[in-house]
Amino acid sequence: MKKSLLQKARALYQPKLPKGLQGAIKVKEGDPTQSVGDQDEIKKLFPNTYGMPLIEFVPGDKSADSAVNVGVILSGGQAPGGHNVICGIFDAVKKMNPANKVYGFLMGPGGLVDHNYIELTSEFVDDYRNTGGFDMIGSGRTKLEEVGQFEKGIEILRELDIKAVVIIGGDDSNTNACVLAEYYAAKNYGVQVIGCPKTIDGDLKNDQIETSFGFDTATKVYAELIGNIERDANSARKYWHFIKLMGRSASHIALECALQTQPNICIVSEEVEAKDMTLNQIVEQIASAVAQRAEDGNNFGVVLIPEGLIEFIPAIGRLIDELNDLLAAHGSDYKDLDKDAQRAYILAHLSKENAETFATLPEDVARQLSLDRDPHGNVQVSLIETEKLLSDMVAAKLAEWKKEGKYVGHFAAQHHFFGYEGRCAAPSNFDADYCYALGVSAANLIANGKTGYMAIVKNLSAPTDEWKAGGVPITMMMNMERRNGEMKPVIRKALVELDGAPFKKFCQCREEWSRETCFVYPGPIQYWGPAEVCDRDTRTLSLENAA
Ligand code: FBP
Repeated sequence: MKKSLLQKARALYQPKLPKGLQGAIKVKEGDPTQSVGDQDEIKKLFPNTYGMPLIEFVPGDKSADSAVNVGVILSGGQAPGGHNVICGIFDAVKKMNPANKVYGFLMGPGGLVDHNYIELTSEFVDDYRNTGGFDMIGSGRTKLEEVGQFEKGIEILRELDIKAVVIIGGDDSNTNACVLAEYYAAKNYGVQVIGCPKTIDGDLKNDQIETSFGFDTATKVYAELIGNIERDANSARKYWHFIKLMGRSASHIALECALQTQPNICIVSEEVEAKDMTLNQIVEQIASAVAQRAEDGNNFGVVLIPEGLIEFIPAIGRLIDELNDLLAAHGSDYKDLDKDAQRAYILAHLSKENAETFATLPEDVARQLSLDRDPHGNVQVSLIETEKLLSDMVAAKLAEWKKEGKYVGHFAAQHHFFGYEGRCAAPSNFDADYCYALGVSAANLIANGKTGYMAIVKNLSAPTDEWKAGGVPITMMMNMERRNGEMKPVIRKALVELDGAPFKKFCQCREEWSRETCFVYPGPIQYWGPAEVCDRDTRTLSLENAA
């Protein structure tokens, strides 16, 4: 691999560890835990992994010396820092016993099922320290949920004498990690399964997980790009920029970027849902801001749009729910029909209200909602051009208002989608440290015989020394939800809370940001330099932790 100058210099960075993970480690166990909802059902489904205590690692007097081979899997979308989780696991496991081996299953959970793996050597791992991406072993979205897959998995785990598997993934992947842990525990297979909280979306968080890794770096990258666009907009003063931001469901990314860059408008999907807003109301809200700024001679601005918005518009959300059921029950009847026949089939099978909503959507959006799902059953919102949809509708609304004499400006739009640009960036100091600590925690959960746990690190707004590492039973974060037409145990997704500190902060400022030009230009991530620039956490995390 030919390395960039930054990569070479960055390879020398030694991630900082919390005190509890620096030397010999002792386990402090908390009280037994309960799931966040549907306790009876979750307990019944996970008899071997339910109710376990929270774990904290504190300085101890005896170093772990476990003999254990470990398998690691990167699952789902890339998030900056994944390589450092693996480095943390590798260093900790080798420190326990240099004869221990770490294997990487290739291209996601499918690597375990299909027996595709490599052994990670020290030389190989060194090439990936503090780098972005998941290219060390690749990632994939294969859903681990069938007994056949678990049984294929155990064959290779036995062959390689692997006693523990770490699945680095988001809410769905960690749900599957828990199901796998329960299955192997029930069968007494002697294989532990540990999860790690990954996703740039920031929606894998709760009382135990302050943030998922990758959110910090990805939002800093997007905020840099948004700031650059704001400055361009303010220089040329002739375009409105409509920027869609990744984040499949929750609007954490859009909200964080808004707090960092102070755009004119940021739509928050969760608010749209709570206020039962229609697409037309959202369009009017944006068009009004455009018209007001035009009155002041400002025919430019920046609008942030979370990519999950479409699913949160209540009428469209109801349509998607019915489409999910239709897809589960009759998808095979219409999936191979031509476009027109498909549309006709769907319209004929939907309820009247949902058929009406479906009929009003542009063809490509309707098609995306009715057909393509990822392996976890999610609508592939990254493929829907919401930014274009909204700006076209805003242009039409402004043209109407112009005729009525209500708008006197000039409207020209530019469109952007920031998502993939941020997922493989070189991890910020925060993510480099956080991920390495998560890896070391995962290794210590393994050394202490734990299974069905997720590695966690808390107190993240404090200096790294004071971070608290440990583990949370995955069942503690679960409840029952309807997925693909069936009730399933899943980790509850964390959406933006409208009474939470980050959203409240945004509400205090948004009126001023909408009319005035209050842009902030954060600039690129800094890896060396003043700590207040290099080591700062996200606004979301610091506002939440200060609340
Ligand atoms: P994870 O939930 O797996 O971390 O993925 C997050 C994400 O980046 C979403 O923000 C986005 O909607 C999706 O992945 C895109 O998926 P893909 O990489 O398959 O196009």
